[in-house]
Amino acid sequence: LVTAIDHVGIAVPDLDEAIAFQRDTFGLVVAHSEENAEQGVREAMLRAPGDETGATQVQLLAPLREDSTIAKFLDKNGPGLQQLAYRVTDVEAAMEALRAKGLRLLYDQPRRGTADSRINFVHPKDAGGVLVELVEPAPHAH
Ligand code: MC0
Repeated sequence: LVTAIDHVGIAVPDLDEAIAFQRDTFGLVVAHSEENAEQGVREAMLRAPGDETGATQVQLLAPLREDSTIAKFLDKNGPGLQQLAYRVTDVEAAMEALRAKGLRLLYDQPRRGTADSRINFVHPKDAGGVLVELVEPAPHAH
């Protein structure tokens, strides 16, 4: 089902400050950044330098709107780990397999994720208290 740990997502109040912290403290570099209006986020994907492809990335997620899921998470918990994302080759097949095990998926159909990936989420209450994202990368991505 899962081919890799795609990324871990950290909720942050200020994207630029968080990028600078990760760069100056740990040497991580921005591989990609974008706004995703549907998800209500400004986000950046960071990687370790020298690691060109395929490796697990760190995703920084800042809220675009006060009513977004990241704004709600920050209000409730403060900054910190928000999600664990597993890479899959076929997100619909993964959704079906997990539904068959009785897990709740948040969306009926996959939605658009980072860099035109196709994504869905498992409810954290059905995954050991962890918000698990399923990511099918866009065909050109890896
Ligand atoms: C909430 N809970 C979590 C959690 N968020 N547990 C672990 N990790 C999280 N991130 C727990 C709360 O503590 C609470 O437990 C219960 O779930 C209900 O929480 P709530 O505060 O009432 O929040 P809800 O239910 O309104 O929303 C939670 C839900 C939401 C997971 C449904 O955050 C959501 O739809 N997330 C999926 C979309 C998302 O996260 N988008 C931003 C990233 P207690 O025990 O207190 O009842 S965008 C992204 O990731 C894209 C761009 C990408 O990577 O491609």
